[in-house]
Amino acid sequence: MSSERILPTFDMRSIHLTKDEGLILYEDMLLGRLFEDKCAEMYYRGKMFGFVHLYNGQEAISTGIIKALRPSEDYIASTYRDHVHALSSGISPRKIMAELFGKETGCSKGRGGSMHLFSRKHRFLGGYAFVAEGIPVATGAAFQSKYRRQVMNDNNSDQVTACFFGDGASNNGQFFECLNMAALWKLPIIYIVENNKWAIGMSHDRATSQPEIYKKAAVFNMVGVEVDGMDVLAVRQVAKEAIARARAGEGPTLIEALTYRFRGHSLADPDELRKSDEKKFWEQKDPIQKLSNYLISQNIANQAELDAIQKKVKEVIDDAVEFAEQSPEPKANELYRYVFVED
Ligand SMILES: Cc1ncc(C[n+]2csc(CCOP(=O)(O)OP(=O)(O)O)c2C)c(N)n1
Ligand SMILES: [Mg+2]
Repeated sequence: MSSERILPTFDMRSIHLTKDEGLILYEDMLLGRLFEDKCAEMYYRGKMFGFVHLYNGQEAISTGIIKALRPSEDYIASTYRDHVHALSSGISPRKIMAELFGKETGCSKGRGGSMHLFSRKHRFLGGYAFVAEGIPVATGAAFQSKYRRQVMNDNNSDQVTACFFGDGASNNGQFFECLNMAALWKLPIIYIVENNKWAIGMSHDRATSQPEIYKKAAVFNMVGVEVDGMDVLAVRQVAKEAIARARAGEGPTLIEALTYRFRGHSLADPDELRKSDEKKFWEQKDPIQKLSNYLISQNIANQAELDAIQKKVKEVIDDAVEFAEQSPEPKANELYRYVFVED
């Protein structure tokens, strides 16, 4: 058995969760999981092209952070593993699936594909193919919120930016430069490292002199926290604290969420490098199972209610596939359209 980093314990007694809140979290995570499973099916059927990176196993992070933000007001920056962040942000499954199919009705008009989901309306600043590329963009978004408020005296400009990236990205120079500036200027941003232990086939522990990423916040005078990324309630709790800190003008937070991806790096990855005992260790920590056990054991919801949500989610995904199938391709003579913004 490979030695696994002990996940920080989270005191469930500190949680106050209404039925509505619990079911929203459950539905969002389940939508993420089943959407990704459908993507795998569609990819192998030849409906999608290029690299497709799935998020299975990491759902508690997307849901726990994004559902604690103000929808379509706060900013979100993702990575190439972006489908589920986009779903949690409220972009319709139809538009995401259509984008993955390369169709004109996709959220990036079919020009982006899996790694380049975007929605201005949802303040979803994008998927990014380059590792760590979203970090400076997100830092810029947080800067403009602060600038509008402090220099232009716009008191409504209290938006928070959530910036997601991986353990591998945290060894990139942009991480260090941006954290320095964000702390210096007390920007309203939360940096979320989804530490899934691997960067393609490179083990995080092999590539990183200090594998406990949250500790790097301290050198910038920034708050750094580690959280069990397989527990949506724990993630939601640290997200709420970080968001409140950012909105109050008290500056950024670095959240390291310990997690695992249940599939290979991309759908082209045979996933032969990770040991089966490591995979089993993490599969037992399935975040969706964990939340459903909690909801039932606390009498917040019953199995029939959860089953009804699953049925609804499956219908939504089937409808998204149908929509993507029926949608038109972009016109060849409009290849260069949308390179620059149109009024
Ligand atoms: C700047 C840059 N270098 C290398 C790559 C190739 N690459 C794609 S994904 C990846 C691993 C990144 O791992 P991590 O940040 O941990 O994210 P995860 O895939 O685990 O979500 C690498 C090296 C890239 N896309 N961009
Ligand atoms: Mg990783």
